[in-house]
Amino acid sequence: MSLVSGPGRGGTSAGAVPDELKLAVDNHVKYIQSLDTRQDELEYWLTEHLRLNGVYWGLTALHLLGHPEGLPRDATIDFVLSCQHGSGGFGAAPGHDAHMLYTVSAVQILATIDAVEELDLRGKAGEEQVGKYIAGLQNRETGSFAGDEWGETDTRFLFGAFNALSLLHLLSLIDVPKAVAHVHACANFDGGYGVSPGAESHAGQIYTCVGALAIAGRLDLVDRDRLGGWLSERQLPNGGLNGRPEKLEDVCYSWWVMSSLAMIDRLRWIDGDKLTQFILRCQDREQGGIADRPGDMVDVFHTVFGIAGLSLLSFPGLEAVDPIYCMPKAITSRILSK
Ligand code: GRG
Repeated sequence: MSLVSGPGRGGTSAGAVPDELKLAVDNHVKYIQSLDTRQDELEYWLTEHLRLNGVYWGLTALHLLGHPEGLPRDATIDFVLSCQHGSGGFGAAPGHDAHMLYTVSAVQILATIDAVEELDLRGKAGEEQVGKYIAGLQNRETGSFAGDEWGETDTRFLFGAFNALSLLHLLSLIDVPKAVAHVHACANFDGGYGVSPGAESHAGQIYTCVGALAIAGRLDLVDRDRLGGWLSERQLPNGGLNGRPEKLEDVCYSWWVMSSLAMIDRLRWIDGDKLTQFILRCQDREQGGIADRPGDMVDVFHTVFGIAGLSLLSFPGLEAVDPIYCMPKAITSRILSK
């Protein structure tokens, strides 16, 4: 799944959304399906380092749009397995180094298409080894997680570990209380969370920290009102959300901010109608895809997070999304109830 941008642009209408402005479901499906056919574009290859994430984004968007069959299942499994290393970890594309973020996407993709058992049947390493690769990235002293063997630490990686290991029912491989203590140490006076202790609050990082606490069953550690207040202040007069103070709105924060609000039961603290209209204004209704803001080029990253945001807002016709996993709720419910 390529991350190549365009061909279209999000709508440029800055005023009220006309009545006829609807979610262009069929064109978004076609747009996502077309992405892997654009191999003669330079950007297709410049974004190879995001390929496996791109498959996760495209697949998730298709499921939420009600088209779970939109990508060929067998070819998807083959591609995912072609990115795996003997360590259990996955790279972004065949031959790329293994990293936490691609390993999480691989697990999420296989879970979404009910193909996790393919790891044991055909993978270069089985399910348990995938869990061990992820667990091996935890610093047992601090509880934090590195992204790969080179050691960069970030709450994104910690959340990724919680996300994938819980889907694999392998959370017991890590020190959950130590990881929870690390997340708690990343909390700031404004109620938000940063990339590491003392770092500035950022909506993306808040999603990862609150998501990890939700998976660990430790949302009691969150100052819900203070965090909810900070998150609700992310909404700008045009309805869109930014990721931190004084920054521009961006459709992807419809996900990072709203999923966090949903996890702490404060989703009603933003104006959902205005945000819905903002997201709809960012679509290219003719060629499909959603952009970060009206007038910019569309891409699959903003497409999935726009659609997932609309799903959180109960937009008619969309499948319900799980605010913790960013996967269809029906799928996470089935897996986690096992
Ligand atoms: C399963 C959905 C899912 C995620 C896996 C990778 C990850 C875990 C989470 C990423 C969380 C995050 C940090 C999102 C923010 C992404 C983003 C738009 C960053 C841009 O940051 P800046 O500082 O942009 O460049 P601003 O908007 O502050 O100017």
